[in-house]
Amino acid sequence: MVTYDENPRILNLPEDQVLETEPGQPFAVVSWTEPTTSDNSMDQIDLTSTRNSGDMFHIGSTVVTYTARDAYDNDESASFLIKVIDMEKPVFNYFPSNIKHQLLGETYTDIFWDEPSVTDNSGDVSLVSSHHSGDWFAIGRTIVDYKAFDSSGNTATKVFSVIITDDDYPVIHNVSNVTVNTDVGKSYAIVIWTEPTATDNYGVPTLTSTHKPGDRFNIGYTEVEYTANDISGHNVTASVWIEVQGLLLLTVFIIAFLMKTQ
Ligand SMILES: [Ca+2]
Ligand SMILES: [Ca+2]
Ligand SMILES: [Ca+2]
Repeated sequence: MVTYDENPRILNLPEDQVLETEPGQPFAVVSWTEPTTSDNSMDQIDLTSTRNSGDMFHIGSTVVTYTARDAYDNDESASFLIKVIDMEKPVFNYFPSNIKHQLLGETYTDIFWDEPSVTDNSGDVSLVSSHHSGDWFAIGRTIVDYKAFDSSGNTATKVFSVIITDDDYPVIHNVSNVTVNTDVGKSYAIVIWTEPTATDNYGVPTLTSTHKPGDRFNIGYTEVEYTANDISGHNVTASVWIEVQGLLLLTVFIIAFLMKTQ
């Protein structure tokens, strides 16, 4: 005697599977061995499934369910899991080359480049960068860093350099010579003058000199040399000549001489 209301059974259900995507694709083709069935009846068992062996499975998890049904509409279901993971990094199809720019008659410059183009097998990619086209760059070498991410956390990084050089020399302004008389009763003069100034295309250059206002200068000519240095190591010099005239002293000598010879 047969009890017809017994549910069929599903045997040899595939194990859960974890697979990587096909190269360059957002899916994996997954195969498995079909489960088998048994039932108390000798009739044909109808076995259906939500997905078939050999199907494409996209990145993520998919539940595959098999249902066995006997001729008396008794059924039984069983499921397994297919997980497709994306281990492929995004790919840069275009990336900018290093950029060199020479500052000549410019105080600064904005640097422009074409954005990299990046793709990922998942079709989902985002790009972040340390700088943007059109940014201002300081003198020297700056590394511009691009990172591409897919939604599975795979990253690709690429860099290029922006190299800014300065070819402009600093300029020294307001250079004028000074003529003074000796201080009263002295053979020298304490000399005060307006110092030159220096400018550069980039930043404020340092300005040094061999003498300072308030220094003591003897009769005659003394060269005061000013040197301006810019941040790039270019330097220029300019001279302020200090002339100390010993007129008073000379006059005293002449008078003394005349009185002596009378
Ligand atoms: Ca049955
Ligand atoms: Ca990927
Ligand atoms: Ca300069």
